[in-house]
Amino acid sequence: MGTYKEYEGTLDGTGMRVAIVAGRFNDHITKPLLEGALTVLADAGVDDVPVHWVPGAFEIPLVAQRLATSGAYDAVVCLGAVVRGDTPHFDYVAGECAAGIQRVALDTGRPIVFGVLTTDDVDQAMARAGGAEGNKGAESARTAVEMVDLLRRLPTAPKTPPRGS
Ligand code: INI
Repeated sequence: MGTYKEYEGTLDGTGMRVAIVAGRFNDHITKPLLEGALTVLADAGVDDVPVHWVPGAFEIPLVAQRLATSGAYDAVVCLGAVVRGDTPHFDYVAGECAAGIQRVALDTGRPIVFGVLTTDDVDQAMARAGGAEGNKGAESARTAVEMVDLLRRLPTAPKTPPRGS
């Protein structure tokens, strides 16, 4: 096998600017997700993390878009909990939230992290909010720091030449 160079982000978040958007719906689940995310970010050296509360997961992409396009943040961590049993429109809320978050990431070139639980019931969600299956908020914060660091190591798009040149 030939040689190749590998690229991987680290978990050193010193100097990174990260914002959080969290859904108030099911806040008995999103609050522990937030706690997990804030703990990881503090341990990674990310200071002054603002938290933006929105009514539910459906509203998350709009606020993530505002934060990402402001240029004030290197990454946005999105936290929410969509529970199938709670809503007949689960697929719309969860699907549009996921699609919107990915769209903001691709449109802005910044990590917009999908820390939104989509589960069949509350027990499954609790297990992933600091229970037996870990904490998706903490995992999402690690993903944000790692991805910001990885993107910094990658080539940037060439600047578009001025018109007429
Ligand atoms: N929002 C959630 O974040 N989780 C849910 O489980 C949920 N349910 O069950 O309906 C939910 N609905 C609200 C939705 O996100 C919007 O806030 C609402 O539709 C207004 O746009």
